Amino acid sequence: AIIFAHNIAASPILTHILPMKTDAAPKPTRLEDYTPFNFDLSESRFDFRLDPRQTTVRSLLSLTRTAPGPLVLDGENIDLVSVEIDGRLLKRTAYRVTQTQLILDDVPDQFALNITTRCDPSANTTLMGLYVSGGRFCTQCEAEGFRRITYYPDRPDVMSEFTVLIDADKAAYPTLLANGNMIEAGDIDGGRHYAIWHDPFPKPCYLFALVAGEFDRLDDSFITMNGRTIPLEIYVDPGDAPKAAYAMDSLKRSMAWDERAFGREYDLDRFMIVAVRDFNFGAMENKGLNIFNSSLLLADAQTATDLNFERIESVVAHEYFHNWTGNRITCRDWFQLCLKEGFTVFRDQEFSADQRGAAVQRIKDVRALRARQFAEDNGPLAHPVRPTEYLKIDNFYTATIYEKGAELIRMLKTWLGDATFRKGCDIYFDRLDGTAATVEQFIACFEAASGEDMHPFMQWYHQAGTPRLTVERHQTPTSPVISQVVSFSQMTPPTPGQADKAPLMIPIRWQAIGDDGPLMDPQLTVMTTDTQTVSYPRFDVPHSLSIMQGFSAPAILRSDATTEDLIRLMGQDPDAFNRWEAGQTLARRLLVDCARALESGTMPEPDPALGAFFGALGKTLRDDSFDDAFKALVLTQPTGMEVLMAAAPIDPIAVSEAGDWLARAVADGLRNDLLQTYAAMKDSGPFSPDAASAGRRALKGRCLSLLAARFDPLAASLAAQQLDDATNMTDEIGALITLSRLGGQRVESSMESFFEKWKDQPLVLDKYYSVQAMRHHADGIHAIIRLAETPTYERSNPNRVRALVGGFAMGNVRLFHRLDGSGYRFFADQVLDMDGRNPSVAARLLGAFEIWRKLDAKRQQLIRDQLDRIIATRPSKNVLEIAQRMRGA
Ligand code: 0A1
Ligand code: ZN
Repeated sequence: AIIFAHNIAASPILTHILPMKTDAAPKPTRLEDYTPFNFDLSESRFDFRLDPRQTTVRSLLSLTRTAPGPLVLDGENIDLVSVEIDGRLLKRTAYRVTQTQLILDDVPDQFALNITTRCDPSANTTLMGLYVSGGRFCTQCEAEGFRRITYYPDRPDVMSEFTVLIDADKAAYPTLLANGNMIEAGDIDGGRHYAIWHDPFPKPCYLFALVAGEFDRLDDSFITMNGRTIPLEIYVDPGDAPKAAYAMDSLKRSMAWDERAFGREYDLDRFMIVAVRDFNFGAMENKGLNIFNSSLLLADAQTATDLNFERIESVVAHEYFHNWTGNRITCRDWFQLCLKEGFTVFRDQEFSADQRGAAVQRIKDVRALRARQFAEDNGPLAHPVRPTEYLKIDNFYTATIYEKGAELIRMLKTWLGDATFRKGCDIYFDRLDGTAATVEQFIACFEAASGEDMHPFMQWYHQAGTPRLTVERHQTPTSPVISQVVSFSQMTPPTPGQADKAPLMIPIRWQAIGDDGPLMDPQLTVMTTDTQTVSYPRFDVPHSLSIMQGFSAPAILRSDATTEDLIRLMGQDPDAFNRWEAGQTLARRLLVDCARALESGTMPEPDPALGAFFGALGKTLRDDSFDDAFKALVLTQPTGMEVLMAAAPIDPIAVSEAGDWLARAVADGLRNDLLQTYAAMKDSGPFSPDAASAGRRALKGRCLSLLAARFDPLAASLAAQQLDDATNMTDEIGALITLSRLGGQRVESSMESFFEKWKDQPLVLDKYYSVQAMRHHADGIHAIIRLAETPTYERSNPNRVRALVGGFAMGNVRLFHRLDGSGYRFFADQVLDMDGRNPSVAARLLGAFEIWRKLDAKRQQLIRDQLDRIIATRPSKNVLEIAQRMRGA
């Protein structure tokens, strides 16, 4: 066993920290400045003496020099107690301490370094490093949280074998967890106990985790492809264990899938997940000890919606898949973040597609990509999938790095084909296992697998912005021998700091479709230049082109398809994604026209396309060959964000009203179908979270909400009935939202009863706050301010704040965008309030302003004023970076 020193002397804390120039503009970190660390750190041992107010951490690092220079360790917000080299206490003059570093100028080439530090987890509101959530200790180290625990080379390319001793009060913290395998545990004097954990896989410190507290545990196990039995443990708040059942089931399915789809087996002897309520993001892939925001782990029929179940399944998979794409192979530096994130998102999307249906999954993923990533890529925060500089890396956990990063992997697969793609992955896992890698090394594996020159593909990693792909069909003379011609041209608009764009390699999957179905096999055209022309055989029947099937590239398509083409594709396209997309394209055109008309104060002319559009929607709704989830998506409009982007600059309220107008028109056109479908979906039997059952509920919910959009006389009673009868949260909250849209007497009392019923369930209370945040309160912003003052509103809990403030900014168009500026002001106040506690969450919230350039001039001015006000308060580096980039300063 490893023996740790337990005699940490109560020596005075050294506070002689060098002053920091506070007025200097913060210096960005640049990719081009990358240099390897100048020491090898084969083993790291840590001894944690846990105390909520004063935790002592003693580290023992074995260092071997690999290049000249001082030893520089990172550290923030910690008190240094002592430094020893090979057991000898160093004099205070032997090292320098700044706000962010511990520097030892003169050290041997090989030595053991002991550092003792102290920190105050109970005062840590940033939720980075070691903190206390609900009386339990937990950690969050990605990206740069470990430096808030102890002085250490806090960079992903320093990989070390960790041994961790935790010593804590036994009664208050009966469970003590860290990465890897537990090798020893026992009692110590004074009512304390300890556990020693060892992780045999060298890892960077961002994958370190420690958890201590009182938990309930859900147990299960998984037998790997090589017959190893892995105990699986999920740790939750006392009483919550039954709510972890779906996560456990998702975990086992993920483990089996990764073996099947990628040949990846789990490596440690046990796998643990812990749920915590105060968490900055969604979840974290710490080696062998994933930590989850409880909102992405806990679910049962009564308290969680189908969307919650769906997200739990995909996030559990995501974090588990990181064990290979992220942990076994990690990133050389944080610029390579997409190497683990893009690839892992791609893997979780493929898993979900396999579990829930490929077409429906693809549609949902693309909807999310368009709403979030396209907004980012076409706004002031646009950045490449592999950025070249940052102020705070936490600001780069973005839709671009995650979701666009995943699209790049998908394009690789489309381009190379399934077998070659898999071969490239195998080469990657084999060649780079145990290393901290770069995007170039990743791509080289696919070069090795395919023999292709992958150089042109790299442009996708360097260049920000969404390419526009224009498609034109050319008239050709009527001769049976001459083929028809279609031309593609691409253009990427400038983004901040990148004025000139080069052509990208764009895989375009396409097919000609007639009235009885496809007229040819799907084609794959890989575009590498600005324009490209291809020909196809002449068909002497009316036909349309289905372009970018399966959404084969993250591009904005500008097609010359007519309404007739789109209606044909809605009925005949064998590619389910494009069948859905045809309806979306039509709806987008109608919405943009309507929004513009409303903005200029006119009512939209009745569009001649509407009749055919309703006809096609109705046909889909009545067709039993489609699953319910697909039908629900066909009945879902493009997001307001998509319309805003297509119509910008525009009054956002006109966009929202256009949405109401189209929903009303569709509901008028399809009233009987909607009522019948609603009735048919109503009795879905006992709750099951599976995809088919969720699809029924989704379709039922769509029908109800469309009926409510036309203020159908039946809508209110159906919703009220549904609320009373609901046996699951999907139906319950769906009915509540519908009632809140309809307005009237019943709303306040329904809200009140919902609150009373659920006020002891934090995750449901979050839902309550977000529904309230999105309502059209008669007294405007005052209602939102009152909500923020209710006793159950917890301003230091990120989930609660995201529910109210995020829900308000992203989901309450009418109040947020009020022309008196009250919505923007309230929002900026909340961001600043959060910034005082938790800069990383504050900066992410502030992202809601990224659309400001797409708005009308008056609102642009109002938001500009708020951004300037935020900058003038000298906020955190996180908020400053986002506000300045947004402002375009
Ligand atoms: N690697 C995690 C994302 C993550 C990043 C930072 C966090 O804390 C500030 C938490 C999670 C993932 O992709 O799931
Ligand atoms: Zn991830």
